[in-house]
Amino acid sequence: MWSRSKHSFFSVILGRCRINGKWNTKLAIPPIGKRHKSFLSTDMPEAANFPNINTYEDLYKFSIAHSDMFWGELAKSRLHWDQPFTRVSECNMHEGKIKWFADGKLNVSYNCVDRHANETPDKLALIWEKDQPNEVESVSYKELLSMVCRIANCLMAQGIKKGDCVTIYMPVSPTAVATMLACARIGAVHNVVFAGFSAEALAQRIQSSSSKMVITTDQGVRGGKVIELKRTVDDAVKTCPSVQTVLVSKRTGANVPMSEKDIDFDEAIVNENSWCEPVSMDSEDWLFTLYTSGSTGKPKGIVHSQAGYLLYATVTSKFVFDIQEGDIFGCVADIGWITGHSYVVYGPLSNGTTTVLFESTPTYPDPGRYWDMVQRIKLTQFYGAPTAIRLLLKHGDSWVKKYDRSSLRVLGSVGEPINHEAWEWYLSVVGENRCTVVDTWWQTETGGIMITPRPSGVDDAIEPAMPMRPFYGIQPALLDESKTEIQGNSVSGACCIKYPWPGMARTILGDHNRFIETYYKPYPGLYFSGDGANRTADGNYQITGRMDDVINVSGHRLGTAEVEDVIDEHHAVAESAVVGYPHDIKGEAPFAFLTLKENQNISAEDLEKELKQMIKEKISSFAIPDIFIVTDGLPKTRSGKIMRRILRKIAVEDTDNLGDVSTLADPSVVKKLVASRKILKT
Ligand code: 7RM
Repeated sequence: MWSRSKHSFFSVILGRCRINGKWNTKLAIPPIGKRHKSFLSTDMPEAANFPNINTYEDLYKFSIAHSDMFWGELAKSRLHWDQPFTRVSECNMHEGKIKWFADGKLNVSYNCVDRHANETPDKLALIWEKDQPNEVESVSYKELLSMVCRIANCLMAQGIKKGDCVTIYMPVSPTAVATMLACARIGAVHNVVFAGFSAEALAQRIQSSSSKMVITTDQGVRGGKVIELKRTVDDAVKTCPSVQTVLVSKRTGANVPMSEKDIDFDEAIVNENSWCEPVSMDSEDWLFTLYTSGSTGKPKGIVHSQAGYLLYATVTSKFVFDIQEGDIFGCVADIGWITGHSYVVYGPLSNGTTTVLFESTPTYPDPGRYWDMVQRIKLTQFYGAPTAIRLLLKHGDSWVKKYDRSSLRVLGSVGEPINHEAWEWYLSVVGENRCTVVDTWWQTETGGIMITPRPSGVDDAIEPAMPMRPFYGIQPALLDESKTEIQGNSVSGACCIKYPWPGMARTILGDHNRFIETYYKPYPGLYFSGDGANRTADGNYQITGRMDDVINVSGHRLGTAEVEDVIDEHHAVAESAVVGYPHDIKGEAPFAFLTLKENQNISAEDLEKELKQMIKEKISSFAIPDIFIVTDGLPKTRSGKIMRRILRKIAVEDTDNLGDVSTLADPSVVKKLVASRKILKT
């Protein structure tokens, strides 16, 4: 039987329980970290410039009602401007025309590096946790400045000018971070491609961004395995006529063949001058493009601006994670994702924080890796993905408890809905019921965190497994099928944002029409995220997943994530993914794929019986999947998102038509799933 006792155990610890399948949150006792105390006067002195602000609630309301004054004040005090702005926001969401601080000028690399190198030259900017544990390298702000300048001079020497696009295909490393900042210093637009994508995927992103230059390393190392990055670049650039130069830095020192276009990056930068004047950029000049998948096969090059993006990354980092002087901020995302851009690089550095660059994987050399790093480096914040948390949960508590985590104050989660079991484990096992756990909802397109339990009032409880509250200046709206805003609580709909915010994307590279069609046409005048959300009885937001993950079973609207959440609570289950598939009678029926924890001896029959019972009890019998498939692995993107699009096709046996599976972390899981589906049929 699934463990009821475990459930009541948590209920005691957290003082909450489930009634009629819904979490009763009224009783929740807030897990408050050591800090997150009253911040208004100390952490946000700007609040003194706004009238009648005494509480978090006052400040949030002010930020909505007087958005320009709020952001204008923060932009002045939190960023260094070469030329002050006089105008704050000028946006037309119907046309996807977005401008913030348009007549101001600044330089992003100056803000992230120089101002701290001047004030605290020896403070560590970067701590590089290399793939092999104990191989740590640190870079001070002063050293980072000289690296950035040398690289900037090298790029200019190679003909890169303001507005040119540079593709970066490198492992997480100080050189990669300094290269991003060097682009920002001279006004080049960077396009970081995750150094795990195939040659074809890389070529597509180089071509679509018309990059003049590609920067890579000889090889990469991840989880003890060598990755042939230079070879992949060689394959990719064959079909990329726009590329004039390939800069190759050493990671392993392997002997890789060099052709005419290739230049030894390390050698080139040693010979460059260690000072490069930062270029004053217009606020609305482009800082970077980053490709993200859409509903079609063609990835979208999301474009972010200079000032608005930087301000939003700066302010969200500071207040969501309660960054304080002396903190060591650990976001384990790769720089190839937006989380790496905003919370490994730009946000922490703009705040003058020490940021950790994590090159490895959660289980290398063993499942204690993260916590070993926390103990050694004394991280104060840890920001990771639910997929990794679930994976580690599966390996058991001892890997966590072996290490001292007392330095940690805030634990963040991002990328997917976090299920209750994983959230509880994160709080109680990793965070020893002492840390603040923040489930943060946002997107590549939003530039930074949008919905998050913190910042908020001192005594405000954090509800399990939901991002809860909009950040300052963010006003979510839920829309129904007739495109009308749904008022009140205990409702669900399409998750939109009502007003512009500084970090929002400016366009899709080369396709402004698609930008408008995707984000601004579906609900005119609003930004549409593509996700569905619930607003609970208490007015808190809970993301249900992509809108296409909402299914309709016999007229009941059901988020597949709701079913997954129940399945994941079964003691034998490691992970699950539920999709809808067409059903003659019900319209749609849920179809469940799941993986088991190690060493489970439960028969498939018993497991199914128990799961059905749980779903019936916790949601309703209409939510019981018609089919359960137990498998070794689920198809996931390299950033850990389960690709339900593929599972949907497997469910309906449309397997000749699976689309591009090359972006999967492990494409071989697909074959196994297709086979399991076939067996089921016969
Ligand atoms: C930061 C990032 C965006 C999509 C988004 C959601 C999902 C992200 C959460 C989440 C539920 C969360 N950017 N998502 N965070 N769903 N709770 N806390 O992930 O562009 O790569 O993905 O990810 O569906 O639309 S992203």
